[in-house]
Amino acid sequence: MKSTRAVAHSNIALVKYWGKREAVPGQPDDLNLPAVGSLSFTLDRLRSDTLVAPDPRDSFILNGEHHADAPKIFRHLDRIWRATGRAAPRPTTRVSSTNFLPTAAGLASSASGFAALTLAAAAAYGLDLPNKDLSVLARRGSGSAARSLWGGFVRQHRGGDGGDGCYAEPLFPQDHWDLRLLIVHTARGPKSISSTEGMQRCRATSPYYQPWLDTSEADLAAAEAAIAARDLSALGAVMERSCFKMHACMLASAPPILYWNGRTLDVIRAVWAAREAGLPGFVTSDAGPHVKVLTLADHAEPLAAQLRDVPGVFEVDVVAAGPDAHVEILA
Ligand code: 2P0
Repeated sequence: MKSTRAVAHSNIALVKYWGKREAVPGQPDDLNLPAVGSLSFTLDRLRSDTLVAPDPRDSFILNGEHHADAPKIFRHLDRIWRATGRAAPRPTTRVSSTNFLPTAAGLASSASGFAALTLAAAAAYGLDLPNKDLSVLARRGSGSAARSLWGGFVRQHRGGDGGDGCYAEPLFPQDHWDLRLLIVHTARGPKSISSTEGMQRCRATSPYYQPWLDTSEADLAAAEAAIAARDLSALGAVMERSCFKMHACMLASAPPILYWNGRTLDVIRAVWAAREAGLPGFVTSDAGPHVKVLTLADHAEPLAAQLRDVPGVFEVDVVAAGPDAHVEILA
């Protein structure tokens, strides 16, 4: 086994992934098949930097701190080792990862984290696969991680019911369109309900879950066409629709899932007011209270300044499109 290092950037879904398919009988129960496809924007600066190296025992260090109990990490290493087809037991491995994400923002690190871990571990164990196949492995660690293998705009395909065709691929590169994503922080601390639990509850109880599934492919097609045409109004419309449908699905669950706080709504209204006044921005939000706003590069700073003035907003990060993930062999 080799020592390796991988860097993968975080991403935000413009058309959302929400919901998992039931495991297919006779197949591994950890395929983590998304119920819908998704389409994302990779973020500059926000990233995970992960070292994988042989070590006398398994260990996981995150941001300099040892985590004795990290079953998801070691299960993922097992998965990648199994993919090499070798009969020998997996070599004991040290994983050391640093997240360059806004401090204590409650923003998910699993996308960049599992993408970087997948690339670094595959290279360390000598697993030489095309990125498409690595995206399938990354997805099994975390659904959004498959999209973090590439920069720019990336699509995760739903694929067939058995899992065939369920991979991610790059759509448009980092320099396709000079957009900015504003990350508007409306709270501190971790989210209340994990995405996995929220998705399960939606599938089991929300009357809007089936309509959510039924309308997703049309949103994906519309978003892809809007990005190809660099049409912000068209992309913004479908992006907001996908976000509000996902949250409506959550709100109608039993018990309801509400990730937003009062400031979330204040920021959404401020973005819409700015748009009415001629400063275009479009909102999305994930499994947390923060608001992300997509806008053109020229409008990013004036819009960020307005949103910093919304009472209760902690900070606004202005982030450009990010690059492809990469991996290097260290020794
Ligand atoms: C997304 N989210 O498309 C959606 C929108 C949250 C809301 O992907 O269970 O951590 O590991 O497959 O990737 C967050 O869920 O879920 C997510 P798992 P993940 O970005």
